[in-house]
Amino acid sequence: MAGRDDMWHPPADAWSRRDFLRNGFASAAFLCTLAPAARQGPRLVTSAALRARARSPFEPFRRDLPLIPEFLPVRQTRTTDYYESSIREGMADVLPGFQTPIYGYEGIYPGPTIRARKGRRVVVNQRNTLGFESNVHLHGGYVPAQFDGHPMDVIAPDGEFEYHYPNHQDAATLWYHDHAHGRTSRTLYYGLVAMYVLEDDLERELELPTGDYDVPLVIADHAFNKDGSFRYLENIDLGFRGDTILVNGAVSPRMRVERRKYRFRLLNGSNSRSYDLRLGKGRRMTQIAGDGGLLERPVGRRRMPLHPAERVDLVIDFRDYRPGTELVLHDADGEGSTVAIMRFDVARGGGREDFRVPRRLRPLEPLPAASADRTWRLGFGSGAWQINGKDFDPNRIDVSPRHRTSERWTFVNRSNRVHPMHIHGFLFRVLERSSGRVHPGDRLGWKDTVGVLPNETVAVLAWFGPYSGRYVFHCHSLEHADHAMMLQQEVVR
Ligand SMILES: [Cu+2]
Repeated sequence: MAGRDDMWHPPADAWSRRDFLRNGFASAAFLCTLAPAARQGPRLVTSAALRARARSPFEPFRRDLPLIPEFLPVRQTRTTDYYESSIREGMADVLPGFQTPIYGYEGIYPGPTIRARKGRRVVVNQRNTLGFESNVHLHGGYVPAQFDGHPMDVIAPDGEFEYHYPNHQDAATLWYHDHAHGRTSRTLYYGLVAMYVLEDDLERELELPTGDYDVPLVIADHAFNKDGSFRYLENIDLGFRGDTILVNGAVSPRMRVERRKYRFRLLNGSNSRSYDLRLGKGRRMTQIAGDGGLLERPVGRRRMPLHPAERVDLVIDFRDYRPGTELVLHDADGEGSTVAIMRFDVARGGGREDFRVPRRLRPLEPLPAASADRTWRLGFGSGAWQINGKDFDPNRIDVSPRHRTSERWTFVNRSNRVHPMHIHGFLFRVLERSSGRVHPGDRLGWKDTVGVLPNETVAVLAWFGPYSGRYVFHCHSLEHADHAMMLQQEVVR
């Protein structure tokens, strides 16, 4: 795989950026000079306090939350929705007065949201117009191996590939992104990230908020160069850390909300940053879904940890707040300019909605017995991140679970970094955490990614259906995955 990195280049027009770097202009904290506010308690968590610390044009809450456009199929049959997508360069309006070069599905960041229905097939023809290999992984999807976006199944420059998604799974907030091996830390950072919302009848019967009140939020940290381009700083150990939080591609935006319930679909689309989300001074949010869809029942949360690649669906009831309230969603682990995520500005009027989130959302399948028990040690060795002392090798199969069986997988993290472990093609349930009880928000539904904290051991029960074949599992801290924290499972019949 030598030479792969040589083929990679940042989005066009970013060349001036290189000159900046060479000339030593771009110091780490050029933009987004929210003065480095100390880690503080709730006092910081008012928008006035955050504003007072923000004296740059990139202060939070200046822009309305951008709504991600939905992808429209080019053709529909009785069974299938067909999409035509191009993976290409584009320009994004991230910072006022600047254009930010990106890579994007259809040239936008985040890419257009696909809304799919359980039982209806989606076919996406992806045309790669970039000068290097790319591919598409539907994260969290039950997808036949040839359409999974395995890191070695790539679309050549100027090539195209038709991805078939059967959607034989329960409603869930999925997402799609590039997975060409060795470059995902860059390609996702530069914009190849999009949502894929799968709906079904069972969920529809619950009459959860829909339409304008069902809002996908892609959260990711970034940094900028003087010319407004994204600045990528390689850090294989810690992973990339930006000094600016973007939600749907805007710096810590604000959103005017009615006094009623909203459903927010949160994706941590960051390379390596984990969040510990709080609403105002620890106000209640209701988690209704995780990676794999609806939980068995709603779970109240005053803090919501969210590791890279994880999704949660939260219902927030703005009837609990007086008109004019400014409510800040923030990261208790953030510092300075990375504290503020976004702000909800509660409008006047309303408050008459009487919808309640049902007490039961979806029956939870009983856990099948595990037919095997495997341990995966996560650590650093030989200049790379490894699983059981091994680097990713596409020519080696590391584990061969039997089709339609369950296995108990235990991730043992003896390092001082978080490793959000993701299994392609299959879902799992979180069984145990050495650090304490498994939160009901993690326990009462299916997941595809689990954050394994420093010095923590996490056991999950994975179910190897419905498809068989070769997939990967890896750390979703993208710098770790690229270097080379990924193994292969071949599910055999
Ligand atoms: Cu990792």
